[in-house]
Amino acid sequence: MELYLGIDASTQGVKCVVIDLRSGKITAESSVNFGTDLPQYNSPNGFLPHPDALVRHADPMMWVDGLELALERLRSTGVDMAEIKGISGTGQQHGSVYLADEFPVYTDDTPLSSQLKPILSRPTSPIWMDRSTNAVCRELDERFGDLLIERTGSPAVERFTGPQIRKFFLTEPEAYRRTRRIHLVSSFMASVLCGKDAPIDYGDGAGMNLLDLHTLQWHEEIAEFTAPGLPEKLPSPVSGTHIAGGLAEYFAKFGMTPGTPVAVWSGDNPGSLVGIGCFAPGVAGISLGTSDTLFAPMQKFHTDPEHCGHVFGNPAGGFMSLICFSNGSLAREKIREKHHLDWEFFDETSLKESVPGNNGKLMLPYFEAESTPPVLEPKVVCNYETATAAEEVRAILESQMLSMRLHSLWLGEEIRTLRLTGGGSRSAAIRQIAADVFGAEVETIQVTNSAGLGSAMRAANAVADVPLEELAKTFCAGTPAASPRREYTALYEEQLKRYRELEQSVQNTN
Ligand code: XUL
Repeated sequence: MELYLGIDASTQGVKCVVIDLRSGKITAESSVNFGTDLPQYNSPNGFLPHPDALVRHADPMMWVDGLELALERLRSTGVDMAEIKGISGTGQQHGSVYLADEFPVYTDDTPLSSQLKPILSRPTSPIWMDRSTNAVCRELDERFGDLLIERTGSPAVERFTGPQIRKFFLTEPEAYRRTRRIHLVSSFMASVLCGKDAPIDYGDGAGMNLLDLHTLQWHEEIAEFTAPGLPEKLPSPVSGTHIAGGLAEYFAKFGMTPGTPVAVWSGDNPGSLVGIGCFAPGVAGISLGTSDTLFAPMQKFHTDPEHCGHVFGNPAGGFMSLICFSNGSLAREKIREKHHLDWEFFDETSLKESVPGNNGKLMLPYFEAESTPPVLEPKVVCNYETATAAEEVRAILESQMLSMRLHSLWLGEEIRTLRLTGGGSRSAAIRQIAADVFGAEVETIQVTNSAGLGSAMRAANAVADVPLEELAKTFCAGTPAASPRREYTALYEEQLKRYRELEQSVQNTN
């Protein structure tokens, strides 16, 4: 046995994946859902209720409790925890954790959350769904203009960490001053495992509006403007193969070996890129989760002229593109709930009872504020007055896919193969619509949790130096899941135009 553990700390829960390099198999998995397993945190969808819909915070101690429970559940699968040779992980991107003090020496008799809570300088963490920083973003744009995009790969973005930190500095200067360290979710969770501050990898660090992608250092001027003294409060940026530290003694209670190397964690999207084996040109990944994301390795650094897409560090080296659609599975759920549909209807019947192209019926499903295109106020816009349940399901699924196609055109590369991951990739309907809308072959991989799998692969790469491409051949070979039906190509080209017009009409009224 040669076991490596990957942990994904996502918006809605914590998941573990263990791979065995000897057998070439995924040997154990576990998961925790914050809503159902940790109801005491009052965060059924991973964030706390707030009167202002633009504010989305979570209690970072919920993530720590989720980690402990996921490890306990992993142990109860019977996997030999002591045999784990390396660990890495991913976190939901952009969220930040604020610490006043150093990590304490853990004691065995109390949960980690009660030992860590006292070191927070800010009791809750803004997460990627927070959109309350619009004014700060305009200030950053005004101050730095195109420089921000050229150096950090993105314009000022509401959910990105830099604007969130500036808002904290402006609104709570005293708490900011007391803050010794500001972590991303990923670097915080790695720190919890090591019992000391862990660095930030280039993949996740690029989602902060602070990392200079050309020097791979924090951009001093941008960081100082964001908040005085910020560079000293940030962990150092490092490559994805960096070992953050050894596993703290505390984790022996789960049967793990103290001192086991913990490779630096990354963001869930860079982790998924690895976990779906997305290395070749022409192959892109789509992760269908709380948010839907489209990503691909980037051959040459270039940015989105429409300012929706981003450039992040690729854990396999170089860069990757990332386009985030905030209204992912929660929006699909809203339609399912509205018509009281079971999964089977949503996934099969709806497609049989409607036609490709949906007779032109489209929906902009902004149940939450949207990142791509930027829409701050939730609003749902349909270009029809009446629709059957089946048509409405098709309207959301086709529109979401058309949006992904439209907003990925700037990548400038033909997408020949799409690898789908995340909960939504289980849906045959979504897979076929993806194939038809993109005119691309659609493949799935063995697990739906590609971020966790990618983390386990990154752990093996960083600790045992096994090349990622080799690991991908073993653990994430694609399974053909849908082919494009050429008879619908022209129809979807038409729909793409119609979709673009609908989106623009809403943008103009924003
Ligand atoms: C990416 C983004 C989301 C989060 C959620 O920019 O905001 O995909 O990483 O997982």
